[in-house]
Amino acid sequence: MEEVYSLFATKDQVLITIDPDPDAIGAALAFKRLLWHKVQSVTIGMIRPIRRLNNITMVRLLKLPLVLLEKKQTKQFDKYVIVDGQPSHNAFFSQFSYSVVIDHHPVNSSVESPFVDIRPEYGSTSTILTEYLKAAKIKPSQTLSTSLLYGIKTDTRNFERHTILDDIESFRYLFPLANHNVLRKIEISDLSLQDLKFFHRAVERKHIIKDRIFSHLEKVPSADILVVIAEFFLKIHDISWSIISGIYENSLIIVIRNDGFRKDAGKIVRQAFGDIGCAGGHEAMARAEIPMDKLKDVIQEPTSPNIERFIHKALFPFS
Ligand SMILES: [Mn+2]
Repeated sequence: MEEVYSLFATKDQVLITIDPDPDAIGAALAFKRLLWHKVQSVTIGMIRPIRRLNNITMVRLLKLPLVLLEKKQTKQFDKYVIVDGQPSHNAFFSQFSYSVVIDHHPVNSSVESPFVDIRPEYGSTSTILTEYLKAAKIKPSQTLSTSLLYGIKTDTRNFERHTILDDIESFRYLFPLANHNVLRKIEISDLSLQDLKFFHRAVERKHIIKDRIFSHLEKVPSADILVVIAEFFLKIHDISWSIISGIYENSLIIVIRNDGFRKDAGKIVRQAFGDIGCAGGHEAMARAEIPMDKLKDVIQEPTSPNIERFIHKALFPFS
């Protein structure tokens, strides 16, 4: 902390640049807190708008002070900081000369800065910044704790991937300080009002064969909505397979979820669609993408009922 503080002067106007995912946002807020009363101002600048609805919800509910940077940055700052990223990660970042770089991504090109702390073994940069706050003897506010906790949770996918003990220790420290009602609302906020009509369509057009539910949604605005609906239908207790399809950018997309017990969704989509499109996945989740002109080779008339029949027969030829 002494080394960090020695790089800043009280007259400094500081810019922290981030690619705004939850980990970067949490880490940037923590760094801003570290500099509180130490410098004249700290701006957290995003290099792109936030797209994920969960993250938009977080910024709105917690009233986070984030600023969208313009491609041609006119305002000059005295010092630049980057968290959860490195200058070489994109052209926007690389235009600045950074005093501080704190990150957990692997180092792929040398980083030149007076203060570099890159720990690729860490699950999140929010973990690293939680340790900085502890070192500075700063107890994070509820808003900051909630942001850091969400940063750790998203980057480690709730500790399902690259997690070390330090991530769990920071999580344990932040847990009683965070607002869990807000956190829950953030975590479930992945739908927009427009998505509801696809739920409506999916429910109307569903059909069930044994423990499998199928629904073909025709044209969809993104493949993500197919994933959300496939996961939603798997909530039905006696459904073991959820197979949701739609047409996106001139391809038929098929999203599959199952209960994960003695099933291999990845294998069956590769067998069913591997020769006409791109297909793959794991035991419990899989996906296939078939260009419409390839589809016309196997279905003469690609109407919705024909597409559904084709999907069912290709996936489950013996029933
Ligand atoms: Mn990260």
